[in-house]
Amino acid sequence: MRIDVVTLFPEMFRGFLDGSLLGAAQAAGLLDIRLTNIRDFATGVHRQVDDRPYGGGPGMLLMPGPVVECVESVLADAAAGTAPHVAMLTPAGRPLTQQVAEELAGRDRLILLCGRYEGFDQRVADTLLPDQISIGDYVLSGGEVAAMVVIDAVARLIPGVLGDEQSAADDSFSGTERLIEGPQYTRPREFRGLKVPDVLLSGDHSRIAAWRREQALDATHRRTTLSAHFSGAHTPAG
Ligand code: 6GU
Repeated sequence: MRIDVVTLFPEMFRGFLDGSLLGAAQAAGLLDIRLTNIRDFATGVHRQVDDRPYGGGPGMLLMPGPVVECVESVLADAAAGTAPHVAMLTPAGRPLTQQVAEELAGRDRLILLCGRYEGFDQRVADTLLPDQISIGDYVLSGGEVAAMVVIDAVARLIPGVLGDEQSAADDSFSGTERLIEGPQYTRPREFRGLKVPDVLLSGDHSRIAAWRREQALDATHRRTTLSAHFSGAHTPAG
C-alpha cells in the first residue's frame, strides 16, 4: 500500500514514520509512505500558502491553489490503474472508526491531506471532492496528528504488518459485533494481592473463550452506558 501525506509540516512525521512498526513495514516493502510539502506548490517571492478569510474573522485559511496543485501533482504520479483515494483531515469530516480504518486499509493508494491554520478554503473540497475524516469531536491545531492516527490505525490492518495475523482480528471494535476487548493478564499470577482469574489458568479453552466473550460484552455495555451518561450530562438543556 502507498500512502502520500500532503502537509505544510512534513518534518512532524519523521520520527513517527521511522518508529518500530511503521519503519519495519516500510523496510519489508509492505508500505510506502511519502511526504509532499504544500509550500513547494506556492507561488510568488513569499511562497504564501495562507491568507485572511473574506468577510472577516480570526485566523488564516489555506489558499486553494497550492493545496489543490500539490494534491494534483501527487495524483499525477499515480501508476496507471486504481486512482488514489483522497482523504482530507478536518474536524468537519465523518468520524474515524475501526470500520473506516478497515475500509481505508482496503485501498491500494491513499492521499492524506492535512490542513493548518483555521482550515481550508472551501474550494479545496469543492475541487477535489475528498473523503473528509475527523478523529473526534475536539479541535486540533492541524491535521498532521490526525493523519498519524489514520496511518497507525490503517497500517496495522495491512496483512504482514503485525506479527500475528490474529492480533488485529481480536482487537476491540473488530469483527462483526465490534465489541471492546475485556481485561487481559500476564505474569505474575498475583500482583499486590490482585490475582489472575482462575479460568485463565484452567487450560480449558472453551471456558476461556466463553469467559472472554462475557467480559467483552460487559466492557462494551459499560462503555455504551458511560458514554450515554456523559453525553447526556453535557447537553445545553442539562
Ligand atoms: Cl482531522 N483536524 C483538526 N484540525 N482537528 C481535528 C481533527 C482533524 N479531528 C478532530 N479534530
